[in-house]
Amino acid sequence: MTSMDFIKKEDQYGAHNYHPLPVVLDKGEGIFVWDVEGKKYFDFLSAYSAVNQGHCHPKIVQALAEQAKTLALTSRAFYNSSLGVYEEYITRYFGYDKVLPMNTGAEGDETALKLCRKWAYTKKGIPENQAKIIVCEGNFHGRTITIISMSTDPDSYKGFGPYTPGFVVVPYNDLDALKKELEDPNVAGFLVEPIQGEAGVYVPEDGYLKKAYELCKSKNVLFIADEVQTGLARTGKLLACDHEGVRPDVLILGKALSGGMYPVSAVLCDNDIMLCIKPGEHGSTYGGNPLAAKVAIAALEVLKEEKLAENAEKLGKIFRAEMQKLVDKYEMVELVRGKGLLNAVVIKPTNGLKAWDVCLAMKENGLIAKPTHEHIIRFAPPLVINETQLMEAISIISKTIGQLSNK
Ligand code: IF1
Repeated sequence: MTSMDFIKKEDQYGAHNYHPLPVVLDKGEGIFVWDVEGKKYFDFLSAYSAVNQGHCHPKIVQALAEQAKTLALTSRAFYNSSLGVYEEYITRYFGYDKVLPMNTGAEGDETALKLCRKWAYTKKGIPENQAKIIVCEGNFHGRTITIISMSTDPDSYKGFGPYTPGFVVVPYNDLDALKKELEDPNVAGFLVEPIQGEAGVYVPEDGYLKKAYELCKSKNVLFIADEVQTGLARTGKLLACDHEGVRPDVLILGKALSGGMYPVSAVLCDNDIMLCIKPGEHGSTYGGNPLAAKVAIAALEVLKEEKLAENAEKLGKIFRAEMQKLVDKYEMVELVRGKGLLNAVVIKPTNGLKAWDVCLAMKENGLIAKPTHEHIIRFAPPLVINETQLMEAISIISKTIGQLSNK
């Protein structure tokens, strides 16, 4: 079967809830993927930062394979010999009392929302059903009904009402707006992405996270960091909050927590918050299963053993410096922004060509990435990329822009 055959099959039998780039991936290894015709590409999306450790990392594959042959799923109706070991490992790794294990990022966010509300009623003393959670314009936290109820993007929420109440929206990177909303005594939490990924890799001004955290603490409001996309070394530190020395009251992880091998998410916080949820009040069939536990341990070990945060910090600076040369040279390249190896380039429509056309042309030249919104291309390779490979990828981006600019 050819790529077109696979595309037609997905079109006929699959929901049309995505508009993928027309490439059919068949194999992945490290920073590279191959399509069904055997063409090789640099992967510059990393499954939206789920493959930070590189495709099919041998250590993570081995952990998956060994556990899969031993015990995959028990449910939480019983204890198992992997979960406690993982819980000890990840809570010590990030410095929290406890973890609540889930599967997807959205489940992680939903879990954090439930913890925040429960803490509001049982610890802060907010009247039942009156808790409010502040979120930011441009947020992306997943696709469930409650999460899209917080969204300001019509593509995320339109047509899916009625919506879950209890959310207040403030502009991102606006401390005055946050301070004003924090005056409401019924505010229980502030949920924020340290860098807004989907919105277009919006990096807030230096000090924003620290000051936001301090404002929340001054009003006994939980600072909840969604590090599903920015965490796990992606921005050049273990967590994006580490750039400002902020320790979130509630930390949400996902995606690269399994290195792209298996859906694993986690919510970490200390006992005074975590123990507000009692036995039988929350969970999921697969949450904390032995396979997820062993895969997550391996994925976290890889981050440290291979110094992926340091690599992201170093190569991210090179990437942005090289992209800035394109900004200076081509009208089509408006700006570059990001932190570590989470970067975005804003494309100025030229010759009738948009970010999508740039991605199509880069694909022809051997690099795959995808626009977020109409004019922004996110560039997020696996963090195992080395400098030589990065320069080769940059030459593909540069060549492509040159080709399109001279049309
Ligand atoms: C899609 C976007 C990125 C996330 C943050 C929670 C979640 C995500 C900060 C939910 C998920 C994914 C979802 C995926 C594409 C991708 C995405 F374009 F949708 F917005 F990365 F920016 N918090 N992001 O980024 O995690 O439930 O998906 O495991 O829905 O197309 P999930």
